Amino acid sequence: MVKFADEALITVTSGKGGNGCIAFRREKYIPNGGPSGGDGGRGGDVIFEVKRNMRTLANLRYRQTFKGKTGGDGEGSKRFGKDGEDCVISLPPGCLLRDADTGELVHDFGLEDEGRLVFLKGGNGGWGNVHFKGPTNQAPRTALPGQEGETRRLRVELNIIADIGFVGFPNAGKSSLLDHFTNARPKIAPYPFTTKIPNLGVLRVDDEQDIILADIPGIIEGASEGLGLGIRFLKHISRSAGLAFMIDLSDDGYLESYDKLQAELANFSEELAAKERVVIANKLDLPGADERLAELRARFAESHPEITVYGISVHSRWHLDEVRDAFIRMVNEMAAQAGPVGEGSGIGGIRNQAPEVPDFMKAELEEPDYGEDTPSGDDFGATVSLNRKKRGKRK
Ligand SMILES: Nc1nc2c(ncn2[C@@H]2O[C@H](COP(=O)(O)OP(=O)(O)OP(=O)(O)O)[C@@H](O)[C@H]2O)c(=O)[nH]1
Ligand SMILES: [Mg+2]
Repeated sequence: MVKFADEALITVTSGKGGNGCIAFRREKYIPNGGPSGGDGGRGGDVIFEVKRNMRTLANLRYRQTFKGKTGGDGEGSKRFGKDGEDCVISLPPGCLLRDADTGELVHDFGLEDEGRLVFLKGGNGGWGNVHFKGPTNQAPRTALPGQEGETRRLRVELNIIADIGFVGFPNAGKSSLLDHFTNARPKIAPYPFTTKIPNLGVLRVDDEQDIILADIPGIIEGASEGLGLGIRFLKHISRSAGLAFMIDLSDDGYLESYDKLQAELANFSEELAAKERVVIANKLDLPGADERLAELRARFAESHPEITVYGISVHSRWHLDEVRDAFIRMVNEMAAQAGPVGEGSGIGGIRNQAPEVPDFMKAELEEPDYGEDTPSGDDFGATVSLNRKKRGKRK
């Protein structure tokens, strides 16, 4: 499993152009040879490159300043300076660039999984004195300095592109379900807020298809106002094909859970609140859960007839295949809606049409209270296990 960084602050500067040169042609038998100072070379560009096989921003954790190289100075005999080397910064798919100071969106790579963006052009090289020759000035002593490069401070945000995002109150069994379906081994424990950072895992469908599942920390009522672990993690599922709402049948509030969760999602982003979904009622193995499931289903048939409610027990491995099929269906439907796979298709076959992304900065204004073991600094992010789970290994 890889430790995961999902945000980074970096400073990028394009290279300065090389200076123009002042020189004169001096050769035997050629008196008054005239100006011969060449131009400076161009400064290096700052280029972002999206790499399909990268998954994290770990490369930006250890290095935050990036500079294009300065162009070479022009030289005598009308020689141009060498162009400065470009500075190429690799990024995983799913990144956004924001201005570090204002939070303004500068570039969204959407679901592109390959590509280059020339972000800052290097400065032009300065003119050498050959350019200043004229009828009245045959021995110009003027050359231009190279143009300065540009500098920007950026905040790089990575939105893990998960296919299915789990949403639920703490302790509902989200991590247990991820553990069952994938190779990820999140911490599972009988107390709330066991999960403090998102966990990603891969559900293997067949040789062709993988579905990435995201288990995010539990959400509680008031999360959108900063209670609990807050809703900052919702960004990780904001581009998913669908959501899985997990309801704990042993929780006495099981009938209201769904509407409360939905209200918190709607406070974060309307787009998220409108996503395809299934409802999974867990812990069916516990006494009395059967009756509760029947009641929950009756409630949904009335108020949300379009939503299917699956009753499962992760512990007893009941009805998990139905849930798996529902995940596959959601992902395939989304891919079909988005058009043919191929044109810039992203993970899970979702096309390169990134929906409007909410301003995550807003969601982060209030630092959530993490209690005792605050995930600080380096721990922040997510765990990702992208190994495919071998089928039939676990029973
Ligand atoms: N009886 C029963 N208990 C379960 C089942 N699934 C999970 N649990 C238990 O419920 C508790 C919470 O499970 P987690 O998977 O950690 O729940 P979570 O939703 O990830 O919780 P947070 O990370 O705190 O949000 C653990 O003690 C699990 O063993 C189930 O099907 N039946
Ligand atoms: Mg958990």
